[in-house]
Amino acid sequence: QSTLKDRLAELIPAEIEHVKQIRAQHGKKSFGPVLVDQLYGHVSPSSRLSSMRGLPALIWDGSVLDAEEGIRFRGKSIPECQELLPKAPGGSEPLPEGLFWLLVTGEIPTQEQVTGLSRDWAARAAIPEFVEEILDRCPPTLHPMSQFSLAVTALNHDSAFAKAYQDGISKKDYWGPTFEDAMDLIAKLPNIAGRIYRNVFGDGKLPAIDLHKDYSHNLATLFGFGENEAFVELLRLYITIHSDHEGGNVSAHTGKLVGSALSDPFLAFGASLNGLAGPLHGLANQEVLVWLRKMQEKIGENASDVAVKEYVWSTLKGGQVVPGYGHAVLRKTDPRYVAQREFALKHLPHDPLFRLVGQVYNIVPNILLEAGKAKNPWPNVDAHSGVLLTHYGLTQMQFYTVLFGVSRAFGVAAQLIWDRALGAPLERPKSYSSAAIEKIFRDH
Ligand code: AMX
Repeated sequence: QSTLKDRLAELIPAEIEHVKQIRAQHGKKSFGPVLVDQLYGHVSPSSRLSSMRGLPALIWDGSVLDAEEGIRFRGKSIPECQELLPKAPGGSEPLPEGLFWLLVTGEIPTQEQVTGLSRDWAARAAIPEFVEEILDRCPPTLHPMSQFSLAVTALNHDSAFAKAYQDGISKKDYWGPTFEDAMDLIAKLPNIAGRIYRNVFGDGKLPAIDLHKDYSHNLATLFGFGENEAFVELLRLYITIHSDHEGGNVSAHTGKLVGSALSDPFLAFGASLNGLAGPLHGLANQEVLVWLRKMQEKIGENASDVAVKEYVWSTLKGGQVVPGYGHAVLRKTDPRYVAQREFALKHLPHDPLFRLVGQVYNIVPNILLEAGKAKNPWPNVDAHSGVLLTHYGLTQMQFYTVLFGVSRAFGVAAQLIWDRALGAPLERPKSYSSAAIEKIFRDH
């Protein structure tokens, strides 16, 4: 029995009461009107309100995103998490185990509690043989994200929740097997991601998980980078900052939506991954590196600012987006970008690609402002992750979104547990046809 589960069992009754109180006090208060424009999205450059943008619609406890300040995990900013969460011996980045504990409980765990999670996840890490076979049969030309989603969906074969539901579990107990599935899901992702990496880019042979090492160390080992302590530290930071970005982004929302049908966490998170695989969302971290490499090919490695500017303009004039810039909610430089930039300044200040990323940072926002369309000209998380991975030799860009997916499981899993604990109902927003909208407002 995990101590995290014990702590959850203590917290749940109080949270059920807390939600009751909030609803009694504020349940009938309004967030304001909904405009017809908000249903449509793209309208006109001057009155553009994209699909459901800003529409208050979901409860998501793990994190809240402020447009100016960026993400806070259970109220804690990224620098605060870096300071407060337990580290590995000799390390200085937070262990994602601690971040998961924080997302689930709202509390900073002890070193011992975090070690307990590392052990628990290592013990649960093995994946069924048939899932290994599914992955081994995938052609290496199938995008790693599609392979990832296939494998995660197939884990539903052994879902504790699906089984308990078939056996007639009572609603109030849903969270227990959901918790077990959430833990299994996170624990098994390294073996899935590692297998995809080795199948597509290596010889298909995979080392074993070390039961005494932390999650990121094991993940790095599966990719073949376990001996490189700086890379392991990077993964600890990477997973922590990519874990959660409140509930409305495509991957988080999809997981919650599918989970609301009482599909188990494997089915729900498989769906999240399919959303994360889109170029406007998680695929952007692959796209950034592709774009930077193309730029280097075109204008050389030590290009002048003028040449970089011209290249950025040519991207925009070609009707393409500058990947890694802009955000649906954020209106400042993403603190996840800042955390990665600080890591680079500490560990790889002279890396030529890092210099280019910095040069692009000095140039792109002004150009996006001048072009006048993007509401946020500043870089997001994806503008920086690829250069760090590349520096340590993980150069296969098509794989980057898989790492994002491993991280995103932490946030989605934490919320799925709470959704089942608090009895979140089936999600069912109302949709309208254009004819129905005309009819409603005919006389107004
Ligand atoms: N480059 C060029 N144009 C951009 C742009 C960018 N980086 N960001 C926004 N724009 C354009 C939009 O395409 C839109 O043009 P349109 O009116 O002709 O359709 C206009 O500016 C207004 O868009 P917006 O309201 O500022 O953005 P949005 O909320 O609709 O979309 C996002 C947000 C992230 C999809 C968009 O900024 C984008 O495409 N960025 C590049 C891709 C990227 O980095 N995605 C990763 C986001 C983070 C993540 O999820 N991992």
